[in-house]
Amino acid sequence: MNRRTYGFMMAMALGLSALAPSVAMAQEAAPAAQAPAVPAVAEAAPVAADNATADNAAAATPAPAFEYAKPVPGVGQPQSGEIDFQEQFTSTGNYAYWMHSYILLPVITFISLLVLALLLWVIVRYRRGANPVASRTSHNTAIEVAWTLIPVLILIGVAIPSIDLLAKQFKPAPKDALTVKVTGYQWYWGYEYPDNGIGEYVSNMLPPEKAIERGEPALLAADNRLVLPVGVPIKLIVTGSDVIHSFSVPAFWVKEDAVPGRLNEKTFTISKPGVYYGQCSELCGARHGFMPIAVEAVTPERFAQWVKLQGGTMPGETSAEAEPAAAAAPAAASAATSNAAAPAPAVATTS
Ligand SMILES: [Cu+2]
Repeated sequence: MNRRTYGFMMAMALGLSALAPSVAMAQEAAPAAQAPAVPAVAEAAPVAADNATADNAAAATPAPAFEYAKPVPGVGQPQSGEIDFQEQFTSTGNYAYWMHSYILLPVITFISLLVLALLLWVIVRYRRGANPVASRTSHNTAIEVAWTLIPVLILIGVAIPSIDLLAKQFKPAPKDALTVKVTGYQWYWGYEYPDNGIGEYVSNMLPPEKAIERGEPALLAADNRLVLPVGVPIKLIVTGSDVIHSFSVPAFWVKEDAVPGRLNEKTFTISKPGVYYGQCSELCGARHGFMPIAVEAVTPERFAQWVKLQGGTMPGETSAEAEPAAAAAPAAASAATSNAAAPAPAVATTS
């Protein structure tokens, strides 16, 4: 091997070896930045949870002093051997589930069986042995009208409830809806309550042993749950901070992409208190499968209690720090933005 060939081979080898780690690093770049956060929170989680029932309300972290409910087996979570959808706990979920069970599934089954039967009939009845002289018929008005009209009628029958469902799913949230901002991160969720002046808190997966210990499904339990009131329209604002995630809770018929730089909106009303689990549903990196969603649906009274424990206010209430002159709604708004725009009051008084 002459020197030039050797040099070329070395350059290739170096190039390849340089390329391999750079690909690996591209995958790991983001995690490296976030890596300390995950173990740190995982360590902190048991503490927060253990304190949940204790008299540790003074803790600065927004998690403790609120006892989470125990999940009911088979509700709001997948079951082994299950092939159907989960039981639904929102009106759009019930509607969609009804449409699936009583319109789409019967239509699909009927058409599949009909086509299968027709194929079998043609294969048997019109095989060469049984039918040596093929018919030369090329038009039959009655059949042509029928096979055009029947599919059109079926499609109209599917389209009417389908468009109705779509309209219901995309109906803008009413004025009294509770706004919650959900942010997907690699690899955890952030929840923020701008209406209540509660800044973003982070929700990480519980270690599987810890989840099982607490009677929760492994890989679905989270240290801090997303607490939502039942019977109140919820306006979910969903976004991503690094890559595309997807916020999905099957029992609510909710699946909304969390796209960086975009705010997606989803409105729903939960019908029953309980614990409902979901997962990130967009391949978002190495720990995509380990960023569960745990929703704690509570009565409005308990929700107000939780808000108070987080140091927030309910709409209509004035927070302790807010100026007495400030109206309720602006108070909530200023509380929500006070973190971002701390010098705002100073500017307001000087102008
Ligand atoms: Cu994700």
